[in-house]
Amino acid sequence: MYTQSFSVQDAPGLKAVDSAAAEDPKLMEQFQARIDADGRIEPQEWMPEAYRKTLIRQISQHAHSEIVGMLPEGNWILRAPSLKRKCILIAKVQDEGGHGLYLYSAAETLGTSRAEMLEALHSGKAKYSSIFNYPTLNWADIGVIGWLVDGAAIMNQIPLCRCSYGPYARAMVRVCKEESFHQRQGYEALLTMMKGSKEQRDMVQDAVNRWWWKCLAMFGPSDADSLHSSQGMKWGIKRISNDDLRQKFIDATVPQANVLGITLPDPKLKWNEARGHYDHGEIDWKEFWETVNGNGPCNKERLATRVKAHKDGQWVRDAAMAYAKKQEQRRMKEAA
Ligand code: FAQ
Repeated sequence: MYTQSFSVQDAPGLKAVDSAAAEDPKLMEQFQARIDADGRIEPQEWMPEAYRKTLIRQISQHAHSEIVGMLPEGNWILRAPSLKRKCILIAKVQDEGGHGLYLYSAAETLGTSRAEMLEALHSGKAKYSSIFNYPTLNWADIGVIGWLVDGAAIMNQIPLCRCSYGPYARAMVRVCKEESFHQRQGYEALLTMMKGSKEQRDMVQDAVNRWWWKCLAMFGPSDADSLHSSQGMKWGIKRISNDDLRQKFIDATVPQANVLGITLPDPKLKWNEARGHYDHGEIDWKEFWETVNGNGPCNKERLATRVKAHKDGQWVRDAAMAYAKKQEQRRMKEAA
């Protein structure tokens, strides 16, 4: 699996991290003091090797999630119910591709290459969000992905705008702005369906029933079982814990579900006056880990589609490289 121990080589041309310096307690102390004072770390600056690897792990997983996340929605572009919905969906899927590109670029500043990251994804070594391994059975699923999946993604990503690593934090500001449009278009599509026929309302309820628990699992394992949380918080990568973000998401979503007129599929969901939060039931963690480890309903299909798309796009990359080379040769000739 793609973990802290994943060996990341420095790309040629990038300043290698001095492993002796990486262990220098004085540098470590200065680094931590900078983070504690809410400072940003930039690519050219010294950072502990483990911080760099943690960021590569998280940012590349995030980038993979964006581009794999294009697939379930992409499947519905040809089946969107109107021209308006088709245009919105095309723009959304394109935005997700753009998010992947910002994130791969942010990860590249840490000394890995896009080719290495994609190889890790395509060979099944790298993780991406569990949520994209479930099928989209009908049009209401697309609305629910916007409302709940993008909604959960925003909840998780807003604190990342304050991440200690500058390029990741800056990429997140733009991503969050776009995700907020995605969330609203999904909610609006569902509101429209809820004003329609009984069949349409049933479709929305059915889609919510199937996606609710999977969305709650997007925030990762419970704090007690989260491997990377405490170090991630110390380094200012994570600002809010998995469970606290999940709770914030539930608290924000229940009133939206009420406005929509659907029921969330959790009999234990109940406002707790003393806590000032909704109490809720337990996620099926066994099912979550099965999916994370490659055995969810659509893992194999998603990966195969992604690998095929990459292979089919080889001629585009070749053409772009040939064009760049030609331009470079022309510039050299003119400069000579
Ligand atoms: N799925 O110790 P923790 C989106 C893994 S973007 C799969 O808690 P950490 C936009 C975790 O990687 C959605 N794996 O880990 C969109 C680790 O494995 P490792 C993606 C998961 O990093 C919308 C292990 O479990 N967002 O949806 C999941 O501190 C619509 C232990 O977990 C991001 O990636 C999971 N749900 O916290 C696109 C946001 N949860 O590496 C298209 C950035 C945990 O040891 C359409 N990432 N794991 O092998 C994060 O905030 C964090 O990485 C967490 C996990 C919160 C996901």
